[in-house]
Amino acid sequence: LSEKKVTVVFVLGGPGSGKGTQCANIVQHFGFTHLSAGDLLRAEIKSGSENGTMIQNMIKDGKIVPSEVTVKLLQRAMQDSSNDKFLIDGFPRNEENRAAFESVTGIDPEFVLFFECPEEEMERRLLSRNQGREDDNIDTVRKRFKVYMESSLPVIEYYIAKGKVRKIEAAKPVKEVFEAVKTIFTPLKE
Ligand code: UP5
Ligand code: MG
Repeated sequence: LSEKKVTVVFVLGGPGSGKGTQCANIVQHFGFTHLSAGDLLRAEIKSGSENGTMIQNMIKDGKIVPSEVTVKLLQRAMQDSSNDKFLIDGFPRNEENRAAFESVTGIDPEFVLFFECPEEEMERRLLSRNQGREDDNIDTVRKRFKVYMESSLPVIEYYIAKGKVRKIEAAKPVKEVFEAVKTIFTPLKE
């Protein structure tokens, strides 16, 4: 990875704020590769890896999986890709994640795309998603919100202080949110 110069955008925001939905649109229009940390962890569970049970239990409890596991999955996905532009969705979720990614990969994100959304709206979306995610039940959703407030928001504050956060109002229809996203990515094309 060190010989390859890569562009990384971290896509952050609360559970159900629309990170995955908007990343799919960004991939279509701007040629990024989408790496959802949550999707990589869920694939790891399915693959029957030795960490699978631990990961599954942590996700069910809304807890943050140890950085070494997640960073390894992200790093492998970037190495295996022929692309050099990545959206890293749902990571880093705490200070430990942030520091581990930086020290292991040496990558500093280009910017952080931050989806801001009221909790009531996120809760509504998660509880009506119906895609069989084991963490989309009211008990786990509450735990996810608590972990987000306590551990993930400080990471966003860290990047705000560095002038790297591009904030999007995410409680609007998908198309309107994407219009705002576009204005941020369009200058990168030049
Ligand atoms: N929807 C989307 N946009 C909408 C809009 N504008 N208007 C109306 N509806 C909209 O969207 C959620 C739902 O809302 C969908 O039904 C969508 O159609 C609708 P989605 O785009 O999926 O939102 P997203 O922000 O991606 O929500 P997600 O649930 O994936 O967010 P989380 O951050 O909670 O989930 P993630 O998969 O990243 O992580 C899950 C768990 O994995 C974590 O809780 C944690 O336990 C673990 N994890 C780690 O430990 N470490 C990591 O680094 C990452 C994850
Ligand atoms: Mg998602």
